[in-house]
Amino acid sequence: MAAAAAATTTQMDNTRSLSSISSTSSLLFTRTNEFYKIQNRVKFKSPRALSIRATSSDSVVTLLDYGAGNVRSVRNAIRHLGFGIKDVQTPEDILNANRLIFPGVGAFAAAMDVLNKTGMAEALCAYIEKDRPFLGICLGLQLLFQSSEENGPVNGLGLIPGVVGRFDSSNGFRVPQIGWNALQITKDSEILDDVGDHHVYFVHSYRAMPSDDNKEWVSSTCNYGDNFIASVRRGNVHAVQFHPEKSGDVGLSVLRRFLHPKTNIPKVAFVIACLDVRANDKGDLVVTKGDQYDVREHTKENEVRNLGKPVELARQYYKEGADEISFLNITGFRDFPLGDLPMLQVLRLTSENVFVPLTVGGGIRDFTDANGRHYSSLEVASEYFRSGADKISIGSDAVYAAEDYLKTGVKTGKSSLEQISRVYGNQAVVVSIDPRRVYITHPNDVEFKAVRVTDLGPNGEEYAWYQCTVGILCFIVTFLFVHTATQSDKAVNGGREGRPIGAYELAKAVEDLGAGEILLNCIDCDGQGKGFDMDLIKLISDAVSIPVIASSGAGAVEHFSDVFRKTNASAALAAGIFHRKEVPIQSVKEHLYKEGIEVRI
Ligand code: 1PR
Repeated sequence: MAAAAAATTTQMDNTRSLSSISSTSSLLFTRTNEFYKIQNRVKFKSPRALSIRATSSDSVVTLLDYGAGNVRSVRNAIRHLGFGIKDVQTPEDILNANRLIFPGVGAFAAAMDVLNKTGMAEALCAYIEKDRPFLGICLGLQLLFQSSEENGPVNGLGLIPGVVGRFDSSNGFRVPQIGWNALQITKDSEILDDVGDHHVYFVHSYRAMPSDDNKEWVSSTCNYGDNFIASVRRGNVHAVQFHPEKSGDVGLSVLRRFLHPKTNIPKVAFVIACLDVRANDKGDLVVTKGDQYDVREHTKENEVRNLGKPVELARQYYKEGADEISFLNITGFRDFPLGDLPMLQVLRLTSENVFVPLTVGGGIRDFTDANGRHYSSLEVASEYFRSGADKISIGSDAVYAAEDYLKTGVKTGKSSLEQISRVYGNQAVVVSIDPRRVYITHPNDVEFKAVRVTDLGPNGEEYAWYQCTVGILCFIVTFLFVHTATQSDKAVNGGREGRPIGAYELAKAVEDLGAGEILLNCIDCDGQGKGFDMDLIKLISDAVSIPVIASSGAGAVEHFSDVFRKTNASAALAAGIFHRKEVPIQSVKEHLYKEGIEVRI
């Protein structure tokens, strides 16, 4: 038995979480000689066909309690630290967790039996392999290994090399180990920062042993007759053999560190200057800037706002210290970038004397021109790369690819995102997300991930989801095109169409499909100068493990330090304040430096 803490289990505890599961799946366990038998099979969807859907709220930790023991103390400790608990009821709940705790209790074989039969084993592996925040406790550590000798050999989840074996009692140590013991920390484990020489509480008969094969995982060991693995850590995945919920203040601090990880202030914060580029009504390529994506002046002529020349401004921002320049060809989706030779020329000229990364986006999709010549998105991207881009950014086409992927669960390999990242590498592919905030009264009002908003909606709504948008296409022959395009962007909503997918679902899907970075805009905040949408940026930067660029709304230097301190954004992008010379790039960097956030000088 791995967790003697389970000995205190009452039958009520055993069935508590099951009652919630059984309400939908008629799952019943009985306890017989340390084994839990499944009497009725659970009918979960195959995890392979799972779609990524919303869970409820943010300060909630997901708990995998498969009903085989007493996890009440873990629940109490989580609540004590100010977190709500969402119980896993389906494998999808695991995949959608923001932060998952697995306090394994009971016997190894019985636990694996449940995990395999419910499809949760596969979901757990997928979750952990994606480096999502995970904390396994006791058996929740052992199950990560290849196998266990407990009533076995029995296969485990197979994520960590090694066999879990029984303590050797021949050397006089009583088995199980029930009591307090000290850890030897072997590597930076983040959640063990406070533990030092303090003692923590163990209850177990079986343990995993450190070896060359698993040394990259082992974060601490402990001695009980022999040196066994007391904790493992890789990236966001943690597991401990001891019981933090029974280890006094030291244990609570371990849990606290897992629940409230240090905000990941990037090693060196990036400041990006963004140039939204398009042809004005005379056909000249200009840098423009919208208010909530409306780039036209509110004058009688209603002309496209012109804030300067793209190459000149890019050079100026480079000299002022921009760490990266982004060009967004904002009408590229409905126009065709390879027909937009001035944009390629802008890239060529800019790259001649701008020596920081250049990203270019707009219009990356398959296209057939008026003569019937077909261009693949890969050809479009290749042309951008040949002209001097280091990264390309895909907006609308990534939305369609993500929608298809979430519908079918199949990666076809044919989307622009997949094709370009396969050829040029993930690091060269940014996905630009252009969401709009949609207020709702309750998170369950929509099937998309919703957040509790910091500022209430116009009717006092406490929640919002972020609806993705795409550029509106015009299937019009070329000679009508300029006129039609002009009409369409004069239309409401900045000429953009809402799609049935949220920013959270999109971000997770495009990460799966091979995006290397996310450029996270927010239509509501664009050009408003009131600060980034922290609710949105936190939501997305916590959900994915690829870098997230915070964009839209910067109006003061403090907005940059805020976004780096309060979210996991890796970079911050601004446009209007730089174009209008309200806040120079240098001031942003000086401010970040003063705030203790490292920047490139
Ligand atoms: O859909 O692949 O062709 O890509 C089109 C690209 O053009 C997308 O990246 C999309 O974000 C961008 N885009 C489309 N329409 C507009 C528009 O403004 N009408 N610009 C547009 C988006 C948003 C930000 C802006 C920040 C910072 N621009 O990039 O720079 O909001 O602004 P701020 O600091 O002034 O608040 P596809």
